[in-house]
Amino acid sequence: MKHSIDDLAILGGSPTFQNKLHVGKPNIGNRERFLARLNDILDQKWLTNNGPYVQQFEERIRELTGVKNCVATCNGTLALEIAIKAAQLTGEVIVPAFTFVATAHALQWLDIVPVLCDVDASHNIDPHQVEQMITPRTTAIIGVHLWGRPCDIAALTNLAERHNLKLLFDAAHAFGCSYKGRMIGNFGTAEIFSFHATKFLNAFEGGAIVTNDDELASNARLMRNFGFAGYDNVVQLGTNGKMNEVSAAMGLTSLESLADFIEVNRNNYETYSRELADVRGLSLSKYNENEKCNYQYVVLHVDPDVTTIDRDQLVEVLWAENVIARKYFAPGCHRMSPYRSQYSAANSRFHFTELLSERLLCLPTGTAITEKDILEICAIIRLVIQNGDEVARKIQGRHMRLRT
Ligand code: T4K
Repeated sequence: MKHSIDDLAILGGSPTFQNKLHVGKPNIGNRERFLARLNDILDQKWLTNNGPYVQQFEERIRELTGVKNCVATCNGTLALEIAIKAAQLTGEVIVPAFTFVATAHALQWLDIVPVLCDVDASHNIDPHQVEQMITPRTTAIIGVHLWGRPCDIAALTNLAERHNLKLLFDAAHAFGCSYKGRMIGNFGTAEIFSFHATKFLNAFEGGAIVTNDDELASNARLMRNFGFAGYDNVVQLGTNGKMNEVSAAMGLTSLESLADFIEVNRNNYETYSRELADVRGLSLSKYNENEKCNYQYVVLHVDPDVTTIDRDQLVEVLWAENVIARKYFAPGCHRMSPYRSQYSAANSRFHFTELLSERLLCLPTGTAITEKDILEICAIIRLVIQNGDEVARKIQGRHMRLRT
């Protein structure tokens, strides 16, 4: 433990951790079961193209979410693109600016205009602003359940119905979460999950489209496989969005540890919460205890007016200690290419996106981190905030010296 700011690695001390602690270090389930599945795949010589493990994986997701249809894909971005195509979106689609850029890119990639909208204090898309952005060209809204915390689904559903729009959800963060007691996956026209390595439940790379709309599902299934409806029979335009068998084996193995992963995330979250509870100017994003949550993101809000050191400086301090905290999701999509030229004059419209992208940071969690690690991370954060002025001054002085 560090007792003085002069012990901080950024000010010349040695790093607290020898190895880097990452946000998004993968959770690995039972290795033996995964390797047994891998051996079976090699024995069967069925590696991809809707193989038995993909079918089992889809079945398990259907059981866990209660959704009628699941179409597993090679990643979450392809799941989004296929869902967008299968739902026949065109023209303009309203999406939040405060999200991982894949949400907007999936639309732009398909020559659909992503109309960026601000989020509200919940970090999710603001239904009031959505309504103001609807034009005759709008065909849909895509909400993002950021950090696994559901959007205001009731308000968005109402809005979509009143304006005759499709409603999709990017649920990349929200596998295993619920809204008003119903599992995420069941809402809107369709929802998508990501099972990327950095998600708490991973398939190396992977994703899924889930929907209660049978027609959309069978359309998505065709699109995932070049439009093939059987050997040599192409019935429509498609792409290659298939999940392979090794990913499905990893996904199935991860699913067997789902409850354990959530328990670990929850304990980590509670330790961070407890240790940082009284630190002025800091607060953790809360989860709704009445719903199912996966607790996969530990999101810290830094209020620089109170802490006197800002989020970026705190991240610098942590990186020097080998705590690779992430500034998710900064900058907002409206400041990223190719969108920024279109929005350069409109930054004031993104009040919360701007604020959050300057103030939030994500801390390491998951099975790769121990309680002792978290106590040490929190001790560093407390030390830095208690001495905010002085640490900020010294970091600035160090930068000036490095520049001259
Ligand atoms: N919608 C939303 C709202 C999303 O958040 C995402 C993905 C998508 C859609 C699209 O889903 P996918 O097409 O990806 O399935 C990461 C992930 O690449 C991305 O999947 C995720 N969201 C996003 C939030 O985070 P980066 O650019 O931060 O990745 P990277 O390479 O910096 O990795 C994050 C950290 O994880 C690193 O600090 C190192 C660690 N790591 C990473 C990998 C890959 C490991 O320890 N082991 C690993 O194998 O985007």
